[in-house]
Parts: sequence; C-alpha cells; structure tokens
Amino acid sequence: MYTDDKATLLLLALLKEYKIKNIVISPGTRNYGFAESVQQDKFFNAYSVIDERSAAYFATGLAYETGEPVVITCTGATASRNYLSALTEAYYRQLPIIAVTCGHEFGSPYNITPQYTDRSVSQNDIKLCSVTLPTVIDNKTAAHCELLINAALTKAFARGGGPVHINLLTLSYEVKTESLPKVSKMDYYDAADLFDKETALALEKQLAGKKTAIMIGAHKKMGAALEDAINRFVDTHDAAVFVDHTSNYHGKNQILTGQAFDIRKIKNLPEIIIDMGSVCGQYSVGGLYRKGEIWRISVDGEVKQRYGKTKKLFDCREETFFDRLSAASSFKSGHVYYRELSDEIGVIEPEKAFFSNNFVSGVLAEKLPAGCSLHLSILNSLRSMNMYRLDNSIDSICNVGGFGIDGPVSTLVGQSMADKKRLYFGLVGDLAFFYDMNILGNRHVGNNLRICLVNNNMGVEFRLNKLLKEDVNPYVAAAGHNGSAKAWAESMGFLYMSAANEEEFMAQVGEFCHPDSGHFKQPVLFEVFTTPENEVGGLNDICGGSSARPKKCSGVAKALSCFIPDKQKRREFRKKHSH
Ligand SMILES: Cc1ncc(C[n+]2csc(CCOP(=O)(O)OP(=O)(O)O)c2C)c(N)n1
Repeated sequence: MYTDDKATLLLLALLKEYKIKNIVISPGTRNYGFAESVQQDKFFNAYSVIDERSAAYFATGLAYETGEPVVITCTGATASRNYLSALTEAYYRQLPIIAVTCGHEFGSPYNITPQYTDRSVSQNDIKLCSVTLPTVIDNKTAAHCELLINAALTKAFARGGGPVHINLLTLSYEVKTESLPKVSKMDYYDAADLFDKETALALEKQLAGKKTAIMIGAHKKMGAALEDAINRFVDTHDAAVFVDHTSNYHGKNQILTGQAFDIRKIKNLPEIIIDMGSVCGQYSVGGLYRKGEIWRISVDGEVKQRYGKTKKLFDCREETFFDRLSAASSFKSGHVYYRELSDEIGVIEPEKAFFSNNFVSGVLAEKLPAGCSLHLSILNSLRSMNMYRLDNSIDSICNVGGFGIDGPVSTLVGQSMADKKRLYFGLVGDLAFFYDMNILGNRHVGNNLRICLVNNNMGVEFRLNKLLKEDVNPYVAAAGHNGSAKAWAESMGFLYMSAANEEEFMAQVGEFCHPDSGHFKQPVLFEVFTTPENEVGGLNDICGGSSARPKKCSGVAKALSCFIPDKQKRREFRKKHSH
C-alpha cells in the first residue's frame, strides 16, 4: 500500500518511470508518507541513515559510484538544514542528488507551526532547481505537479546534471492506496542523441504518416538556416506550421492560429505537435493542444511547457532538430494535413460591418508596404492583426514576454533606430499609447515612424472578455481618460491624421502606408476613433459570435461606452468617479 497523498504518489510513480531506485531515508514524521511507501515497494533500494548530514554525503558517494541519481529524504524541523554541506559538494561536482524535503501545507512565517522552516530562499550553489509541489486536489493540480517533478528530475541529469530540490507540502497518515497513478515521463534528447542514426530514424518513424504540426511562439528573427531547415522538414512531413505575428516565421505552410482557432475553430487537430519559441499572445492557441503528442524543442535546456503534457524534450538548436528529422525521405507523410487545414480556413476578408480594430487591422494587413516592420500592442491589437495574413517580407513583434501595456511605443521607437531607411509601423490601443506617450518627445524619433492609435477610450479588452461581468467600464476597463492624442502628437512634431469612421479611414490609410520612407518629413500619428460597441461587434462578427460578447451597458457606463470626443461627457464621468 502507498500513502494517500496524491503529490507523493505522483513523485513515487515518476521516480519509477525515470528508473531512480536508490533512496536514502532519515527518520521522522513529515516524510512518513514517502518513506512508508518506499519501504514496501520492492522496486526501490532504500537505505536508512539517521543523521541527515551523513545521509546526504552517503548519497553523493552512492551517486558517484553508480552514476545514477540518488534521492535523499528527511522530515521537517532542522533536518533539511543538515543537507546543505553535501548538496554544496554535489553542486560543484555535478552529482545527481534529489533532495525530497517535507514541509507544511499552511506553513508560513505568519503561522506558529511546529517544524516549519522557511525554504523559499536557499543558496544558489546547492541546487540546480527547487520546486514545491502543490497539494493535488484535481486534474489541473495533478498535471501541474507532474510538470514540476518532470522538470526537477530532468534537471538532475541533463547537461551534466547536479542536485535538485523537491519540497512536499502535504502529509497523509493514511496509507491505503493500492497502486501508483499513471504518469507521463518527459523523454529527454540532446543533440548527440539526434546525431545518433538509430535514434533519429526511430523518431522519424514515429512521425511517419502522422498529422504533424509545428507551433512557434514568439521568436527572435529567424536566420535563413533555420527557416530552410523548417521548410525541408515541412516538405518531408507535410507539416502545418501554426504561427502568430510574433513567430517571425516567413516560410512554408503557415497557419495563423487566430484564423484557425478564433475564426474557424478547426477540429482537424495534429497527432504530433512540435512546440518551439516563447510566449504566444494569441490565447486561442490552447485549442491546438486538445489532443496529440507534444514534442518541445528547448534551445536552453530548460523544461518549458505551453499546454498539455510534453512527451519529449529536445535540448538542442532548432536547426539541429529539423535537419536531423528531415533526413530520411523514405518516411514521407501520407497526410496532406497542411492542405486540408488551409482549405478549411479559406480566405479571410476584413470584417466590414463594424468600424473597429479588427477592420483597421484587416485593411492595414493588405496595405502595409513590403519590407516594413510592425509593432503590435498586446491583446486586442495583436489578436486583431493575427486574424489576417501579412506579407512575408514584414517583420512583426509584440511585447508578449512580460505582457505589459507600458512600453510598446518606446519599443517601436527603439526598433526604428536600427534602420532609418526602413519604415516602422505600430498598431497600439489607447491605454497602451497614453501610458507610453512621453517617448513621442524623444529627440531621436525620425520620419520612418508611423503609429496607428486605435482609440476606443478604454481598455476594450475587458469588454471583449466573455468571462468578465458587464459593468467593467469605470475601473477595470478604465474608460473616460485621456481624450485625443492630437495636441501632444502635434506639439512633439508629428504629422497628425485622424479618422472616426470607415470612409475617413479608407480615404487616408493609403497615404499612411505610403511605401516611401521619405514620403513624410515627420513621424506620423494616425488616430483612429472606434467605439467599444463596434470593437465587440467586429470581433463577434468575424468569430461567428463566440469570441466576444456584445454588452448591454447601463447608467454612466452606457453614457461612456461609446467614445465621442465629447469633453462634457468625460468631465461628468470623471466627476462621478473621482474621490
Ligand atoms: C503595465 C500593465 N498594466 C496593466 C495591464 C493590464 N492590461 C492588459 S490589456 C489592458 C488594456 C489595454 O487597453 P488599450 O491599450 O486601450 O487596448 P484595447 O484593449 O482598448 O484595444 C490592460 C490595462 C498590463 N498588461 N500591463
């Protein structure tokens, strides 16, 4: 029988999957569930060493001789403090010691709890990573727990390896569980594995005949070698490449996640997903991970998981992965997966019924000049543009790393310094713009900068989010501030253009997108006034009514829900809501 604590059960099951047998146990109560379970499972070689300092040194000796990871476990109190010297030794000699400490679910500096010690901070040179396992109460916490254990166990041996720390919080005195849960071990491959012919062939066999997708999150600019390697892989496996405008992928078989999941809600999902790159700001990409085995390429060797459970982790350069796995032409995919998807998605036209960021994006996507650069502010502007294909010569980015509205314009201005002959465009929401507007006065700003500000007079994202309540305008969406950017832009030497409807916008957008970087003598600000209702309607229409919810507004919220540059209304709103 095993302990009833689910986090401990997951840890035991994964230790077995990783074939980690050797466990050095020091006596105590807090690690009772773990020790009691290990004791009755013949798979493990358990050793008893009373003094934790000796136990940890004992483990380093065992790990050194066998070349295998060794687990050490102890109770609360001061027990784990005695691991420090041997873990320091293990760190500098890269010995794979897995320290399993046991804390308190509600232990904190503010509780008077016996045997509590604060493990939130520890020396840099005693562990490669430290994870605290959550109390497992449902599938979500179980999956999170499994990921943390996989990450720690992988760290113990990957890239030379070393000691790692796993902190258990819950203790169950019940030991009635008959079997360990099914778990998913993350298989680790490094570049040397991929250069091994048999391993590469075995991986290619797994891909053969499968619907394969590559998913690229935000990515640095891709060199020709990487794009080439992806293109060859895509040809061999007929893979679809799921991207958004932060992926920087300009090669073959692109599928925009916004078109696939926001607009079309495709059901034709891949059987294998090769995940690469960092954060993806297109939230609907989660739809891709509903089924299929996930392979993750990790250029820095870190365990990172987007959605689902990663089955294989490739610790190598991206080029290496695609080069090595498109070598065997005999394993051509039987599928025409990319073609099926692109047929299903078809052509997406700009949504005309509502004058909104979505419409503006659709038109800009058609009109932006070849070779320019485009910066999108987070969420609504990014999502809107992600519904439309951009010319492959256009680079685009968004600050999805930290997801702030605090720096898109400054980032764009910084980008525009790199090449004064190239045009740098921005598509920015009003909260983001006014947050970051001081950069317009920067003396380095040149005439290669053109900003399209979509001013709906609030953070309309919160009106588009169906999970939020109806009455978000005053505080959550911060409606009614700022007004227009005209005076500021002009006083900072910008050429100012504005549009409040489709006709006005269409009459000027061609000029705004003029391909000649010397066409304007000044930087340009094109302020486009939309309304929250149109923003909701525009998104709703293009997504078939399910990505956003039209709102019924009431009272002041209703009065302010449409932005008409009406100073009186804004003044009234401010009066009512200021303290
Ligand atoms: C620094 C920072 N503060 C707050 C937020 C939360 N936030 C996310 S989107 C958003 C609204 C953005 O509004 P706007 O730029 O006007 O774009 P819209 O949604 O109206 O198109 C806010 C406040 C954030 N991401 N970053």
